[in-house]
Amino acid sequence: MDNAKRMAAERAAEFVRDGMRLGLGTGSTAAHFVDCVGERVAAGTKLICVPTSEATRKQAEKLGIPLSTLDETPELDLTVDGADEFDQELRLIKGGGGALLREKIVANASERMIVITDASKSVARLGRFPLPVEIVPFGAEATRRAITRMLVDMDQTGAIRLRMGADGLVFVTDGGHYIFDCALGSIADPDGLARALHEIPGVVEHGLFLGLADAVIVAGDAGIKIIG
Ligand code: ABF
Repeated sequence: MDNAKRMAAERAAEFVRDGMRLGLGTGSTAAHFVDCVGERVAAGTKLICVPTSEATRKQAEKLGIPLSTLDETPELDLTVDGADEFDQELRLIKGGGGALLREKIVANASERMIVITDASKSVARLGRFPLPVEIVPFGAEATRRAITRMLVDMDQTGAIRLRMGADGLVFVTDGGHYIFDCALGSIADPDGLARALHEIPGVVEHGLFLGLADAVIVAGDAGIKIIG
């Protein structure tokens, strides 16, 4: 599996051109891409990169990758990032790594977004992976109940769990928020669900990435496939 992730990352690195402004994704697959970018920088390629998480920022710093922020570089040429699930219409579920808010902001600020992943993430319909929903800590239980009511109205039932960290405490995102993982099983109307989530006070963002990915690079036993 890790070899597949590395293969997908190396294929994405072929799209990197001298002088590009890059968004650097988060997760184990994206970490391979950051390694590839580090190799390109070491070989003299001039790049400016915006990380999507503190973890990616630390990795990039160690590799000597020139970093910027979205405030300094609000328009990016290309973002390369992982995903937890993708369908054939290039719709994604992301956020298993807890970085969905910055990932979505960076992807939206990019001319192109390329997703790097492996065949195990491919689904006919989104929802097998629990949908992450990022919320402000204030009134979390009230927000959870509001999300539950909305899901019942959309005939989308499933457990909503507050994400816990490895330390046994509530997981807190780089932005200081909490995450609910919604085990929906299958999402009938991703666009409708995305809209309904944004109408709930307290919801900051969610892991449905719709209309953001321009291509998905899928590595599997049969090699590399590019969708889109
Ligand atoms: C990140 O990549 C997250 O949004 C997503 O959860 C993760 C996938 O991780 P991995 O590449 O380790 O499977 O963008």
